[in-house]
Amino acid sequence: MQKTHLPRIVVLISGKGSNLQSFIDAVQMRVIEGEIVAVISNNPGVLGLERAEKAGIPTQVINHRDFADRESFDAALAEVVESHRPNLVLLAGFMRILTPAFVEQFEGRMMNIHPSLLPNYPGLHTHQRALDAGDSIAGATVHFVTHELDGGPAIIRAEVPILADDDAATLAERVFEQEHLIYPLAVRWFCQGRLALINNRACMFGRPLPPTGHPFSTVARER
Ligand code: NHR
Ligand code: GAR
Repeated sequence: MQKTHLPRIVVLISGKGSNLQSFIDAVQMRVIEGEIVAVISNNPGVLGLERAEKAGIPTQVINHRDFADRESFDAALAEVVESHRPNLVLLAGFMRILTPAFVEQFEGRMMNIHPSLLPNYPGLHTHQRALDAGDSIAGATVHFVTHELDGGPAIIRAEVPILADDDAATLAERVFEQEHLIYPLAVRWFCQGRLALINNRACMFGRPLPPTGHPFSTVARER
């Protein structure tokens, strides 16, 4: 196997790393034809770092608390990320808003998963906000990261029902299951060269995807 020619993937995390685990598993199963070359966390001691170490992936902590401001944290982060020569940078539960300079440096090769049906509920506490609004569906969206927070072109999204007795935790759990299916799929497409950001649109085989991204469903279509 020509390991050195696989797309190089850097994953940025802040916490438990369940999306990271879905990439690790997908690489192992050859669903993602790429190599995770580094996992970087802004928080020390998180479960995601343990998951990476267990998989033999080099880890690094760049603690934002050690920096005077966002610009200097992002500059240090960018230097470390770039040192790994990534073809793709994945935000996986990464909780620090990135400066325009950082975003620009990695534009077209950086994705995020956001736990809402974008453009609804950018930012934090998405599940509670969907519940408070009385929504009947929730979900998650994978998107390219651009200067607009959670506003970059959507790649793929999955919907889940909101049930009468849901709280933020039970809803999050249902959304997680979908996150772990759609994010590796988006990464697979990118590594295959099928998916790209072109003129600020997410494109498959050069053709723009729908504005809300590829609709993902695990429910078999009725005949
Ligand atoms: N950066 C840019 N420029 N664009 C995006 O689309 C980004 C981003 C950085 C992270 C993830 C995003 C999400 O999916 C993401 C997308 C953190 C916050 C936030 O408010 C908001 C959105 C996202 C991630 N963070 C606080 C901050 O001051 C800190 C919160 C905390 O530490 O718990 O950075 O939801
Ligand atoms: C996921 O639900 C992800 O969509 C969300 O945080 C969780 C991270 O879980 N991302 C954000 O809210 C980004 N602000 P993980 O660490 O187990 O992958």
